[in-house]
Amino acid sequence: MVRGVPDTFHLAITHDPSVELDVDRARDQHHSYTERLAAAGLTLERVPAAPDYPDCVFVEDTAVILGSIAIMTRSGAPARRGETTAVAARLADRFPLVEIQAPATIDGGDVLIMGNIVFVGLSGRTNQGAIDQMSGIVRDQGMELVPVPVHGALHLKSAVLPVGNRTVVVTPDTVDEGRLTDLDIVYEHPEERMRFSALPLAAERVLVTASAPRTTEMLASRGFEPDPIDISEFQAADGGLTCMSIIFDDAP
Ligand code: CIR
Repeated sequence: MVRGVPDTFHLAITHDPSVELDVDRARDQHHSYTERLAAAGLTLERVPAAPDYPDCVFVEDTAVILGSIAIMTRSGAPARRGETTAVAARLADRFPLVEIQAPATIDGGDVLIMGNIVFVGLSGRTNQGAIDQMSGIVRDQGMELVPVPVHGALHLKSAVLPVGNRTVVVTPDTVDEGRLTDLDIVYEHPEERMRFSALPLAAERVLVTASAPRTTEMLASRGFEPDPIDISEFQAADGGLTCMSIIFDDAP
């Protein structure tokens, strides 16, 4: 599931207020992104952009598919909360929906699912109340939740990127690696700090940001098949490769 780039994308939330975002370039980059997903064999479900929500292209933050259900988030960015409505309407055809309740807040970018373990970032967007609610939901799905405090990054998946079934690329000094149970860690190259992002597509194939060639080389030397793509406009808006889609098996 992907969502379009609205005309208002230049008003998206950025940690650096001096950043200027180019809507046309973002649309071109988004087109390339969706083409790569389609080329990987995914069927695209497109939710139209909503001009009232400049950040709506970052659809991952609105919902988490977990086992047999969809969890609708309550964003830690109040201006983004209404983004869930259109996404929930589409997911409701396929999954029972569970809503995170106030005052808890959580963004999908803080949820990293690796096998049976659900790592949830405790970040500026996701609070302890959400971890508490998620714990019960995760347990009901027969899975285990591990909270991971995040420092100096927007979301857990800004700093801990899945590149394979059990391998992650980690930005140094953002999380306590001791929490990343049973995962193989590759560190982001120090000269590319917060520039690497990834989206695993199939087996060893992984979409990676073109802005981190040295980290990409490290992955290639470990047997991964990285496929670089330029998403500079989305990175300027503090987004990465996971943020712009929700990937799931269609329910029968
Ligand atoms: C925000 O600040 O909410 C957006 N500009 C970026 C969201 C990125 N989402 C993600 O990493 N999952």
